[in-house]
Amino acid sequence: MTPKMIRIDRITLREIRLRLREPFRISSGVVDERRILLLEIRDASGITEWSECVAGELPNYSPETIDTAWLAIREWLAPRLLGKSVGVPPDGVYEILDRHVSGHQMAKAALEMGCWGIAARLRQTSLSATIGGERDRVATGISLGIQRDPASLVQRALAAHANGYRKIKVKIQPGADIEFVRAVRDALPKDADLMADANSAYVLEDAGHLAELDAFGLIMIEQPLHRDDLVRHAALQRRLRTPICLDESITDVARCEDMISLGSGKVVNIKPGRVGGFSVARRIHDVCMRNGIPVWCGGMLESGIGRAYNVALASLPNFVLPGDLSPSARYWERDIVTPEWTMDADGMVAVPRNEVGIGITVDRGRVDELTVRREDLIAPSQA
Ligand code: OSB
Ligand code: MG
Repeated sequence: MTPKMIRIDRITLREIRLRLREPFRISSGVVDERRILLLEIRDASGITEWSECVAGELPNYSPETIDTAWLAIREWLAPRLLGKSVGVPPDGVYEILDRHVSGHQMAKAALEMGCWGIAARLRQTSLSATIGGERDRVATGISLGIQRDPASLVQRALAAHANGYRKIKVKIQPGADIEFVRAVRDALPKDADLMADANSAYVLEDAGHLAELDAFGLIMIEQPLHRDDLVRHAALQRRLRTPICLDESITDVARCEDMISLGSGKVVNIKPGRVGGFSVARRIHDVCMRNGIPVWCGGMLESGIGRAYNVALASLPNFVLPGDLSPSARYWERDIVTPEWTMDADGMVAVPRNEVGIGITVDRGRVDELTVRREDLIAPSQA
C-alpha cells in the first residue's frame, strides 16, 4: 500500500564543485566550474532522495544564485517542510513554499522536486510515472556556448550533428550573431534543426538586425529581450518570421498565459527549476498544450541528479521538441551518478521508467570528495 504522506525529517544541503569539460559562455557570463547545490531529503520512513538546485554562481540568468538559494532554503523554505506531513503526490508543496515568499523559485523547486522524488520511492514507481510522464525515451539537443569565431562554432555544431543530436542551439550576443549562425547554417545539412539563444542580450531597437536571422530558417530564437519585456517581445514577434521561444520570462503560469494572450512567443522552454518545481511546470505544460504551444525542456548545466528530474519532465506528452538534455559526457569528465546519462545514435535519451525513484544512483563517495560545504537541517522534534 502506498503511504499517503511524506514527512521530511532531515534535509542535507551540500555544495559540490564540478568542472565543465570546457567553459560555457552565454551573453551574460561564462562558467568553467559549476558550484552545484545538492539536497538530500530524508523521509520519516527512512527513505532518502537527492535533488538539485539549478541556481548558478552569479545572478546573470536570474536573480538567484547558489548562495541566495542556500539562504532561502535554510531560513524560510525548509522550516515549512521539516516535521510537517505533505500528501502523495506532493502537489501542494509548491503552495506551502510560495505563500508569502516571493521569488526564490529555484530554491523552492529543489525542495518541491525532491518531494516528488520521495513520492516516487514511496509509490515504488518511477519519477516519470509519478508525474504522469508517458514517453520511454526523449529527444535530445545540444546547447553550444559562444565561441571565439564562427569556425570554432561550426566545428562543434558539425561534431554534435554527427553524434546524433536532434537540435542544435547556438548562443548568440551582439557581435557574435548573424555571421556565426550563417556559418553554422551553411555547414549543417539543410534539414538539421537549428536555433539561437540570446539570453536577453538585445533590445527592441535591434528588431531589424534580428530579422536578418529570418533567412536561416531557425526553428526558433530563444529569449531575445529582457525577462520582463513580454510586451516588447510581442512587438518583436510581429516583426520576425522566426518563432520566439521564451525561457527567462516564463517564471510562472500567469507569465505563460500572458505570453500567449499578448503574442510574445510561440514556443516555451520549461525548466522545472526556474518555475518552482514540477507542479508549476506541469501547469505550464498543460496551458501550452491547450493553446497549441509546443514546449521543450531546457537545461542549466545540471549534474546527473538534476538531469534525472528534467528527463522525467520531458516524458510528458507536450514535450514535442528536443530538450537541452545532453548526456553526462557532454558536460563532465565524470558525472556523480551511476549509470551516467547517455544518448543513442538517434539522439535519444532513455527515460528510466523501470526504476523506482529518480532512476539513477548517486555516487556518494564521489559527492563526498567534491563537497566543499555541508549543512544538516533537522526537524524541530529531532533537533
Ligand atoms: O539559457 O538555456 C539557457 C545554461 C545556463 C544558463 C542558461 C541556459 C543554459 C543552457 C545550457 O543553455 C543547456 C544545458 O544544460 O545543456
Ligand atoms: Mg535559454
